[in-house]
Amino acid sequence: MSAQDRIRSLRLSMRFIAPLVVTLAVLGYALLPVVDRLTLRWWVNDLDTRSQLVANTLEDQLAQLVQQGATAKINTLFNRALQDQRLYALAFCDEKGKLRYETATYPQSLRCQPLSGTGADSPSVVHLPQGPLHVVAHPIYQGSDQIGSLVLVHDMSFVERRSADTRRYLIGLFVVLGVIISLVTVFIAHLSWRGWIAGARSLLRGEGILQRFGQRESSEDVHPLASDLRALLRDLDMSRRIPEDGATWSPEMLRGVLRDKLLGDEILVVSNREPFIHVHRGEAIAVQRPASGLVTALEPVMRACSGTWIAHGSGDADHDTVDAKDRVRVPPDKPSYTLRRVWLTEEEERGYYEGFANEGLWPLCHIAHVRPVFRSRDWEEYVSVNRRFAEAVRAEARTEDPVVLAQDYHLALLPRLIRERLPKATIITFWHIPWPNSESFGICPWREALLDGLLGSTILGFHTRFHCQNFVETVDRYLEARIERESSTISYGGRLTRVEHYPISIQWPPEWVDTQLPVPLCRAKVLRVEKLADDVLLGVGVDRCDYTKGILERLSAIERMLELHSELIGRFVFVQIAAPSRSSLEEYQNFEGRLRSLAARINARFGREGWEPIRLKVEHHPSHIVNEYYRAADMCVVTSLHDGMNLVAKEFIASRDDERGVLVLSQFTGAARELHDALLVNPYHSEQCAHAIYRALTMPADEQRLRMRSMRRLVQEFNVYRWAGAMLLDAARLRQRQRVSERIKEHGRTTDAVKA
Ligand code: GDG
Repeated sequence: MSAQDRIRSLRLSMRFIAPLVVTLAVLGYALLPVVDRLTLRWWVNDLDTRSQLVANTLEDQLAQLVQQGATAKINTLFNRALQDQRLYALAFCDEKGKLRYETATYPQSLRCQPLSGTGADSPSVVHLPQGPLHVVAHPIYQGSDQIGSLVLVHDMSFVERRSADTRRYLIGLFVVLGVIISLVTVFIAHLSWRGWIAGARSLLRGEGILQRFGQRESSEDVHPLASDLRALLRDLDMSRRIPEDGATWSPEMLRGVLRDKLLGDEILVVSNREPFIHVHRGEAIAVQRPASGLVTALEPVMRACSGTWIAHGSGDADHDTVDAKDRVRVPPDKPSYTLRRVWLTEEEERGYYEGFANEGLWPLCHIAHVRPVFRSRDWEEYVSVNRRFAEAVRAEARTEDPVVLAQDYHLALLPRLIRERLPKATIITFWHIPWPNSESFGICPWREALLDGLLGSTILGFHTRFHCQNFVETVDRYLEARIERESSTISYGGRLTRVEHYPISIQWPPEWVDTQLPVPLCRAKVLRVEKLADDVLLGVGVDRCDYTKGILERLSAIERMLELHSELIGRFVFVQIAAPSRSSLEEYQNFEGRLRSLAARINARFGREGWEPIRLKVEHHPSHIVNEYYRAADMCVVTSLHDGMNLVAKEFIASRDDERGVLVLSQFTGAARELHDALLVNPYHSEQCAHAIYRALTMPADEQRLRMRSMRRLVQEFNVYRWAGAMLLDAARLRQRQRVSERIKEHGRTTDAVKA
């Protein structure tokens, strides 16, 4: 046992012993006076009886001698009686209460009123300078007449001695008892602790607990925690997939995984949104990076992995930039992978994208109080476009078993459709938005078909464990499937799908690290563009213009904050970048209208000459400009009503290499589960958000630095390469397992053929 183990064991023992010792001490302290009083009462009773006996013995003779006035004989009688060592003194008082005869030891202060005014504990005990005395007066009769009283005085100092002895024994008993109970408790605690640790260790080694333990008791102790522990282990397993030297995941590392673990297998990514949109700008063609979290995350991964990205060609110059097979090499400045475009008719786009995906599934999964709308004709388009994408995958695949990364809610049917075309493909589907509870999901008229489609995947990923659980519950409710909750797998139609959480992230080092201006220059630039004073307190929000992002709630919180802190009127400005999104949908048009009028109302209420608190910019900004706003701001506010992850939060952190700036973050984002050093808020609670915004604006620099430093470490370590690496490593393991089982089957078939 090492010194550290010994200290740990001592600390564990002390945890049991200390309360026990305190309890026994308190008990002892409370009990001692009670025991003292009890023993005193016993002795007094005993002395009462003894006095009675002595009085009975002397009574007759004393009565006669008193009658005769025989003083000498009475003294002799008294002195003889005093030979009993406990009897201290005797006296006779006549019927008038006058002291007539007494032994030399009789305390004069007692006189003939021995039982009054002496401060006795018991009626027969008096405390005199000689010590405690037991005094009893016994009536003496001559015939039927009382002629006086015999006063018997007993020495009680022995009671005190006995009482002190009893106290000593009692304390000794408590100490011995304490030691014995402590030893037994510590012994049992150590036994249980060891059993518990062994149980947890066996879980860590992945053994079944019942197998590991001979004793049922220990296994039962750990059992209630087994599934929690297993879930935790899966999390740890995810974190273990970090490079051995502790370095941060990087594009090189991801390439290493592809080369060594996936043996260079081809990678196909499929999503609705394309990473680069070509648009006409007069005569020229410009390239736009869409405002999309999916693109932000996947694009750097694709740069690292090469391969092919299949997506809807949505730009008006997209047709003009592809080759005969609808392919274009991207990124335009440094091509490293192929973008294969899929063309959709306006009708298809309306039904599949705007209708089913964005009016149906998006509000269904976000539960942001906008009713989902489901139309049959949208569903038909959704099915047919998913088929189109599956055909494109079939056409692009160079092998029979590619690794396909299917993305998001636009393509829920794609995994099954690919499985039908390429049975050996490894299909990793990632669902970028939340998965609601089974009841909410049940609203969708095509719920079974969607679940069936997704269960064509080999691996199905969500941002959080909570979303995984919701998905598994939904399958449990609506499909006939076998669910292995411990290993998080679903067996459906003879195939397994692993449901796992992979929290998405952004690239690290951040995209603009080499080209961006230093923070003070970014700030100076943004303040110049916005025409703001140097000492302005600047807040920023960056979102697609979407009702799930809580932008209305954010502005209301700012209004409340200005009501509560009027000293900030004229000093604080909030810039809201709201990139137009799904603008053809009525819900989004209404939302934009509401947003504009709320901003205008707040500005009208608090605005002054040359100053307005809200700068609402409903326009698409180039990514490097967004980065400059992040770097210029004193704080960034993310108040999504519900969000799968939210990458804006992570981008803001990544941009702040000066370790300044505060993040106010909605608790309903996936990011809130990782970024504990943000100021977490409930966006529905206006006052709470207002307080958090004020706190962010007044937070001391040291606190900002501590929080930002810790969040930066987290985003650096859990970057997007790690996200992709974790999924690809899981895929590699499953592929390996599949290959081995196929080889075994093959071997079985050959052996059978030889035997036949
Ligand atoms: C979905 C899930 C999940 C915004 N305005 C502009 C612009 N942006 C960029 C941001 C960021 C991205 O858009 C938004 O990402 P989010 O993660 O916040 O949100 P969604 O687009 O809804 O993404 C989400 C994500 O998928 C990934 O899985 O986190 O929960 O809803 O990168 O910087 N970019 C440019 N101009 C803008 O005006 N260039």
